[in-house]
Amino acid sequence: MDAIRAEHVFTALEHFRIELPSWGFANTGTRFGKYVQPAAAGTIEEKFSDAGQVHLVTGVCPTVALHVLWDFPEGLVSADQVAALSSRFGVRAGSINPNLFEDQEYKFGSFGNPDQRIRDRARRHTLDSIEIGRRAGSRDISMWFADGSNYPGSAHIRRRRQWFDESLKAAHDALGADQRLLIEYKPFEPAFYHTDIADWGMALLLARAAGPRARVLVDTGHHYLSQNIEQIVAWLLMEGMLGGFHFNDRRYADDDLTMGSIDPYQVFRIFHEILYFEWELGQRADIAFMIDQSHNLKGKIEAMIQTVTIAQELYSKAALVDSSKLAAAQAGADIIGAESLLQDAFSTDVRPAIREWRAARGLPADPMEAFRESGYLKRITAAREQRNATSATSYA
Ligand code: RM4
Ligand code: MN
Ligand code: MN
Repeated sequence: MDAIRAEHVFTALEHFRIELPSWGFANTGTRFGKYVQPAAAGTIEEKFSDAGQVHLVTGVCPTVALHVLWDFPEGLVSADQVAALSSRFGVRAGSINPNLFEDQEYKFGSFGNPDQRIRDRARRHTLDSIEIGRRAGSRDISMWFADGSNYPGSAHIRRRRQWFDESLKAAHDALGADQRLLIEYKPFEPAFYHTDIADWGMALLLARAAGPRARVLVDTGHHYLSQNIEQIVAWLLMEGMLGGFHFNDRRYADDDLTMGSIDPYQVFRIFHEILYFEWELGQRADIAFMIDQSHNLKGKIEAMIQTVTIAQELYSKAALVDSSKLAAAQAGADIIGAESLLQDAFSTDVRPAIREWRAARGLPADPMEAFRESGYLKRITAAREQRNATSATSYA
């Protein structure tokens, strides 16, 4: 790769950051069960410790997304311990995810529940989560709802939307000046007939109604097969409404596989639309890149390192698309010329330039190798395996 292109890669890597999910270090499974991993994290402390290792070897993951129910079981009280964990493990609290789907009360929904008391409870939990976010020094409150229904006629679709509007507005009103409300959509699962926030348009309308600091969150696994996700991204960027991503790959539904494992060109195209937009704008868009994966069989920490490495590669490749040439090719209806600019960038081997960038930053050239040599996995396996063999936990 010539020096100019290597420079593009370096510039891209300088500002590329991606957030790790705390639940990605814990034991997870499918609805059919769970195979327990001896080294999986079981406490918020262990999750911070594991995330700290990923950041240590990659240098680009300074924050950890937290799920309130799984990470703050005592609510607000446990929020204060996060500052101590941050200084101990070198990673800060990232987005805060209220949990409005696991308690029995939410059987028929949270913000969309026909029972006012349950809606109030969900609202209180959200306000607590906002306060946790404030205390933990994190910016984004990330809302995903399992709300929906399984059989035609069983839910009042419009009324539920009004309830969502009300509660999201109330949540927005409680935000601190620096906080944002991210609204995630998903077409189906766990509800299989209708989902209250099923797609980006619904999330966009709700976010607009909630207030100026609400944005849409795109989880790449939350689309119908073959949907054009990069177009959704491009449109949300134009609207100034793209708040962030949950990255994962999928083949069938919300599979939560390693980012780029099934369709790396899809991720590349998403990054390309963002970088192309930023090139036209002349400034960076404020978008939170987050990982939302569930590795049931792969080693948790290694899977996360693999993801971060792939993310850097795909982002670097996207940064190699020559935007001015692309604009000219598009304007001149040069279809093959335009497409080739993307294809050439995608097929460039950016790994040598990334290794150079890492070395220049004092980071290990090969993060996976560095982790494997560190002995960390052996240590935590010894410390956790007995507990993990006997403890049955919830989803994460
Ligand atoms: C959902 C969604 C949320 C995640 C939960 C665990 O499908 O992706 O973002 O927090 O799973
Ligand atoms: Mn998600
Ligand atoms: Mn999901």
